[in-house]
Amino acid sequence: MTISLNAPAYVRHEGLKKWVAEIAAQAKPANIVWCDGTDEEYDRLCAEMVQTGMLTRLNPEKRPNSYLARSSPDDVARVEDRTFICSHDKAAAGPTNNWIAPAEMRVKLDELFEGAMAGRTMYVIPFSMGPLGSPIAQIGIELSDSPYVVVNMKLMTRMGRKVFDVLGETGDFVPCVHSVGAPLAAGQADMDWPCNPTKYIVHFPETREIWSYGSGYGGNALLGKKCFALRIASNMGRSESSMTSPGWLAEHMLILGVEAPWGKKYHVAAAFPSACGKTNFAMLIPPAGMAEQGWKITTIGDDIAWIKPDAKGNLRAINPEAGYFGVAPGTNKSSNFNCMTTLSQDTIFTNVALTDEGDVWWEGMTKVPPAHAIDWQGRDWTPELAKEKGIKAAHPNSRFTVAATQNPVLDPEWDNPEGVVIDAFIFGGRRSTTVPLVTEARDWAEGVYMAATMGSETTAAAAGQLGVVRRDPFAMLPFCGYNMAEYFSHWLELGEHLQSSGAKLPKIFCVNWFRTDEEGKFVWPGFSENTRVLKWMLSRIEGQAEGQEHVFGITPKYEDLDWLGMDFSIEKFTTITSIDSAAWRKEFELHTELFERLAVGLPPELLKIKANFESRLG
Ligand code: SAT
Ligand code: MN
Repeated sequence: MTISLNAPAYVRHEGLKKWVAEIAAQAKPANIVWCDGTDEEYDRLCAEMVQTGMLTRLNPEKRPNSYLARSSPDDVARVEDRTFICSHDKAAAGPTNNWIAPAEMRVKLDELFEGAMAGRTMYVIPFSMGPLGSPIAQIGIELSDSPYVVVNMKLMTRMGRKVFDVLGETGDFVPCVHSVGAPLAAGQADMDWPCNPTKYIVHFPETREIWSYGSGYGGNALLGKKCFALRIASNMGRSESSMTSPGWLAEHMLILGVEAPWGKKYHVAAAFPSACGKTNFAMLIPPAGMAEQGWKITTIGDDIAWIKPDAKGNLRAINPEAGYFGVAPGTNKSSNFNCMTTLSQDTIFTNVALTDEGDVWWEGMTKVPPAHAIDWQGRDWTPELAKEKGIKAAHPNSRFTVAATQNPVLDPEWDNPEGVVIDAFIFGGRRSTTVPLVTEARDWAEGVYMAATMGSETTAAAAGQLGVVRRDPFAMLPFCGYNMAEYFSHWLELGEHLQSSGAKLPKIFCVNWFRTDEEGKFVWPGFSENTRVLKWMLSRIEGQAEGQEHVFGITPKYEDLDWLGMDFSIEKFTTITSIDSAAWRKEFELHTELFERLAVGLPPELLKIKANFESRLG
């Protein structure tokens, strides 16, 4: 039996229709639904999922128009060991990605997708990464058998009918095929959260395809996010570089706007690994005194930036996403007031706890936990259980999905198709020692070196030993869709290209909010106070602030930071800015390890910079 394609008349792209028909013939869904992205469609799908038990409607008085989803306990995070870059040549994927030959992978995928959607609806989800029609934006079409994916994609991307207008009859799109891998026989009852123990997250960089099997969770299933916007897009940006064009960048970066009291607005893009506060930084509220002076921070994006040089050589950035898929635990009114406001309605929560009032809760949301809740696995939870058995109410990787338009400090330019001009890049990791609070790179290449060698201590967000320093170049280790060494070259070459055409490059800074004292306590209070570091950076751009040059770059002296309304001693400041030569010698050994691992294609310039740093260190 062939199923009806059901394509609406406004879909005029024959190639697209042919592809949808092919996937349907293989995966054999019960029917096909073309998503239009309307609120009615969203409400209808949510209501259907409430019926089937996949979503719980929260108390509308506490959390209007919001839902809770509980995933299967073995489908709670991205699966990096099941993520593959299937380039023709293994070397193109580089030593940091899993690789399987494309032909072999296609045989595997054919096997997996044969009848994979039986008994389910296949949704055709048209989406734009970036403002519709922007010169930086790209279109994707995801075919998925998960209604949860549809409603999340509606919040996270520009999704719906308008995308077909941009696509026209022959436009390019990235084909994304997703199945939870749980076909249903006639009359068979569905699982609460359908998924499959076998998982494959597959990218074909040359043909720009994404195939995802077996998971319904976040980055494994919302294919516009890490799969497209980082792994495929990083390939696109690099492959568009040539003798005449520097190409572009797809980065794991937040983008924020800063209004300075001197009447100028700046834009900053910042890369941090998971659980290092990207969403918090993107929604920062300046300390009271600085806010009174006129400092204001607005959000353009909290996770991903696409950055392209314009005709004048300015680096312009867009947020390809249109929503936030953020970590819930630890989010509260003092760590991120704006985020809590964003989540007050129209939000989908995944794997947080359900309170007796029908609202959500997670560790760190309030000082006093509820006396009773239903935990993320649907079991009774009390603070006593937490104390006695260490049971968490919310999964440590529990998430909220919410549209950017609910953010009270959303930047007015967030949807500008031209993007915003980036004035500074910030790279940061979590380091209890060694790395100073802030360092300005002396030039682009030294900044690239600092980003490339960035390390971060592992957190509970990832499996394995805690607090071990691991290299996470540019916070892109799990997301760079090609050889990381070539990615470094791409950054260096882009800088050279722009500089040789006379453009002014953004300054590059490295930060570390996480230095600790002898008792292991954080010395720097972070959050709002990070505005002081931002002020120093912007003042440096204007040539209005001093600093002290050391081995790797320039760091502010105590008196170079604005301490208005903050009591922070010079001793403490020294603790978080001092450079310990012995620790740095060890650090360079770790850089050597990284460079040895990435030896094939590693730009020699980075080795030269390293030698220079080492000789300065003495
Ligand atoms: O699952 S996502 O990739 O969307 C979020 C994350 O793990 O950083
Ligand atoms: Mn991320």
